[in-house]
Amino acid sequence: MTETKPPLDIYLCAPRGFCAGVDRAIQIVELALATYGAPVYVRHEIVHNKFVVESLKAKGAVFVEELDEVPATKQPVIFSAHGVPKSVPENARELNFFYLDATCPLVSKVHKEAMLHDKRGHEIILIGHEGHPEVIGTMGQLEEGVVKLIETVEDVAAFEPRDPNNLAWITQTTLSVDDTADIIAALKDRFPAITGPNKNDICYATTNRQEAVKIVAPKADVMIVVGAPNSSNSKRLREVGERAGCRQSLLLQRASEIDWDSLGAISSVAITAGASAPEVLVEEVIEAFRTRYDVTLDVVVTAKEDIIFNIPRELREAAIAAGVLEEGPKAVAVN
Ligand code: 2E4
Ligand code: SF4
Repeated sequence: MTETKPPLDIYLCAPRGFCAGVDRAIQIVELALATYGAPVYVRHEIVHNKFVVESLKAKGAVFVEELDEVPATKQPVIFSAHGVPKSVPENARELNFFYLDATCPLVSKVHKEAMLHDKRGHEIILIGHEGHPEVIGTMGQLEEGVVKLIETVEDVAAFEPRDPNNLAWITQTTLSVDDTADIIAALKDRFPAITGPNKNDICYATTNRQEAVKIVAPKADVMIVVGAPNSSNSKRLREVGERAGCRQSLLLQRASEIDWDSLGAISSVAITAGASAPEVLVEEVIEAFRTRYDVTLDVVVTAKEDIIFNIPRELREAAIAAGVLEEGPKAVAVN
């Protein structure tokens, strides 16, 4: 007798998963390995995903947290997509390392904003999460203590400016769009002369993935975000799912983490993935549902993304010279 599976609607968010900055960062590590051979050293997880890190380790990448863990070498040292304080490239030069910077260009843009505000004499407020590597990197563009961190609306009320008429704000790229809007409103309310970007520094990928969850989550009994527990943008997606009214909103690294018993009786699931989560892990989750349910898959497209970032010129030229990259307007890696 064939067992009949219960029906299940899966709503798959689009866009989800890898963004242009993550694509570029992984490409930099892979291309560096192909061009210069193993090992290449990577400071911090290139992106916050164990699966990505393990697959690059298998190809010869060596991950460290700080440069003092790297032996004297001519091999490349790569900085992660989250960005680094100015002291890191300075230190790399002192140690005679050949380094490649995989900082997302949209994080570098925030670094530049910070430096420009400082040049203009503004006191700078960064809206972000304490201890996150991007926040450490952005604050580290200027001398210690120059950039002030604000995490909540309450922090705005408690903030004591040097001069309330000479303030500027910037943000982390992966924040909650809604929470950040509240913090910015509180800043503008308390300091009407404050200056900052038009809207915020939250990137297009973060914004689009949150928007998709807002639209899709209310249709589903459960929201599943594929992503790592240390991934800021993934954690925000889980929160957005919860706030959108999903009975359960879960952040999972992969299918083996699904607790089938606690899902209860469900007829629909919404699935998305953080910007650092590879699509194979989303496919794995969908397959796990297929083994237990009669799945109807509905891809819900809420935005189109076609942004691509170039890899650093130095690497691109070396890769072309080594014959591992084809020359052209859009260089393509040769397998
Ligand atoms: C750099 C900037 O910042 P988050 O913890 O979300 O990083 P993750 O590695 O999960 O995602 C990629 C990324 C990298 C996002 N923004
Ligand atoms: Fe860049 Fe945004 Fe991707 Fe972060 S989430 S790497 S800022 S594009």
